[in-house]
This record gives sequence, C-alpha cells and structure tokens, in this order.
Amino acid sequence: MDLIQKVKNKERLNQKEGKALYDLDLYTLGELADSIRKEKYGKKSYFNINRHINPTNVCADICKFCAYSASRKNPNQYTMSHEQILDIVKHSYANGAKEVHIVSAHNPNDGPEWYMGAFRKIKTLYPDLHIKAMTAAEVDFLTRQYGLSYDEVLDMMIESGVDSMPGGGAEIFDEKVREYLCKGKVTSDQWLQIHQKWHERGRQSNATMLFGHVETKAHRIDHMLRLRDLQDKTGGFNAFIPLVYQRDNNFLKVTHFPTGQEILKTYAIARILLDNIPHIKAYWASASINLALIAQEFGCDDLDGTIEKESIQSAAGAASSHGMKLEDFIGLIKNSGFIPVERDSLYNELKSYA
Ligand code: V47
Repeated sequence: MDLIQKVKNKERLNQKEGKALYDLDLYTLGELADSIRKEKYGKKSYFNINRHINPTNVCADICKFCAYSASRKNPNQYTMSHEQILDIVKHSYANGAKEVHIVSAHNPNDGPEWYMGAFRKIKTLYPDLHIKAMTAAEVDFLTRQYGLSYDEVLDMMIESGVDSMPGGGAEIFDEKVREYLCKGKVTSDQWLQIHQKWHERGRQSNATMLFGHVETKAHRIDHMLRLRDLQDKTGGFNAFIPLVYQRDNNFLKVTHFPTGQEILKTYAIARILLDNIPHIKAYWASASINLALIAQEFGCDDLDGTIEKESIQSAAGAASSHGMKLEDFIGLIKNSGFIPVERDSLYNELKSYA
C-alpha cells in the first residue's frame, strides 16, 4: 500500500517504511505529522517553568560530542556543594519554577550520597517541586563505580525524592555508532533496561536521540523503533526529544550537518512513527527557538521550558545559556499561532494562555 495512505490509516510503519518517509517532500510529511498532532492537541503547545541544574562537569567517561564535561578544550572543572545547589533551587522556586532538571557529568569523586543527599534536601525543603534527575547514563555510572545494581540505584532515587527521569544519555542506539561516539558509557540495551525498570516502578521518563552528526537516517529510525518497542511494553515514556547536534568545542569530526529541512523531517517522522509516545518535544535549546517554533507545525507539541540556565547545548555552541523569560516564551508561542499551555512535569495542564 502507498506509504502516505498507510500513515493516514494510522498503520504502524516498519524500519524500511520509516526510512522512506525521509523521501517524501517536506510539506507532505509536515502535513501528515501536523494532522496527528492536531487530532491529539489542537493548537496547544506545552511548556513548563523549569530550572536546569548541572552540579558537576567532572566526567570519567569520554563522549566525543560533549563540550560540557571538563577536558583539555574546557579546563574549568567545577563541582557544586549541596549548599550551592540549594541556593539555586531556592532562587528558582521563588521565581515560580515547578521542576528542577538535574543532570551531572560522571564524577568519580562524588559517591551516591552526594547525588541522593542533594535530592533528599531539595525534597524536604520543597515537597511540591518536581525533581527530574539522573539520566540512565548516570545510573549506570554509579553502578559501575560503586558496585551497585540498577535496582539499588533506582530504589535509592525513589527514596531520595526523584520524581521522574530525564531522557539523556540515549545518543544513538546503533551499537557501532555508539562505540565510536561514547565507548564505555551505558550501552543501548542497558539504557533501555534502566528505563524499563524505572517504568516498572510506576515512574515516568523521557527519551532523547542525539542526531545530526555521524549517524545515518536508518540509525535514527532504528533508534525510534527500539523506543517504540519498549513503550509497547511499559507505557512509561512521556516525551521523545530529538536533540540537534551542536558542533563547537568537542572532539567529534563531522563533515555533513543536517539542513533545517532534515531536522524538521526528523521531528515529523518521530511524530508519525512513535504512535505510542504522547509528546514530541522540540527542545528549543538545541533546535534554536526559531526552528522549534516552526517544529510546532511539523508534529511537535512541546517546547520544554524556560530553563533559566543551560550548560550542555550552550557549551557546544547553542544560544541557550540564559534560558528564556516566561513572558518572551509565551509571546513567541502565541505569535507563532499556537496556544501556550503551561504543564507540570507529567503533562497535567496548569494554565492556558489562550
Ligand atoms: O544526553 C551532549 C546531549 C543530552 C551535545 O528529558 C548534546 O526532558 C547536542 O538529555 N549537541 C542531555 N546535544 C540533555 C537532555 C535533555 C535536555 C532537555 C530535556 C530533557 C528531558 C533531556 O545532551 C545528553 C546528550 O545527548 N548533548 N552534547 C551536543 N554537542
């Protein structure tokens, strides 16, 4: 059957068909993705008031694409004390943040108690603040470093007040590309296993895909389909977040970068293929705010949040280091023809700015 008709009939696509979606022209693909988005969310575009905190950039693992971790290209090591983390949280909470998104490098000098102690202190002081923390890569790092099991680390996270897990560390699941990008870090199977275990505890998480570097279109489809398979089993993923690769200050040699069209096609394909993951996030810090606004017409229904301070994408060249002012964010979404809807971290609607 014709591929377009199959999408219109909401039939599931396989690897070959997923890849063939890239051959459709941008507008046809955009229309298909937009009609799915419209059916689910109309003109609503979700965001949250959040604060990203990256407590340390000292890392035992080496990912060629990373400009954030301390290295010979970024010699300024830092590790925050709990007091410093709590100061940031205090300030953000007072300014209306409803979520802290806490992701660290893999610091061999900081044990599980440094991570868990910080979460516990935040939760005790701000019980209604959602803590989204610990990528599967960090969970795996703690198990390797301290001889713990995944179950032990995940249970510690729950006891310490972590509410949901961010989607980082997924990169690209294809084993050969992964070996080239980030040998020694959490494997694809392990990343999926950790999220499965988290979901089996009744918890939710997100999933990312880092694209636009050395991977092929087929690798992107394979990545999405592995997530779709796990989601069939657990239903625990809230959002899929394609992260556009930023090219500065790192150790990855890339010769071809995707065009804006290819980035938009990737968002649209995610919306079509991932029929079981409710939200597709155009993370403005990696897509740029302008492209993220356009991505709302190509299947994306979520733009992440105000962020306040961003260190990972901006270290590699993105214009996101200061986050976005709430009124600017709302204005931009409105002017792009969508209805900004503030959500909580689990996508309950809090306030519509229609
Ligand atoms: O896993 C690192 C990526 C991720 C670069 O769950 C890079 O809601 C682009 O996971 N260019 C961390 N990306 C960020 C992340 C995230 C962000 C926003 C929301 C959520 C969520 C999760 O950043 C890492 C890695 O894939 N990254 N270096 C780079 N040069």
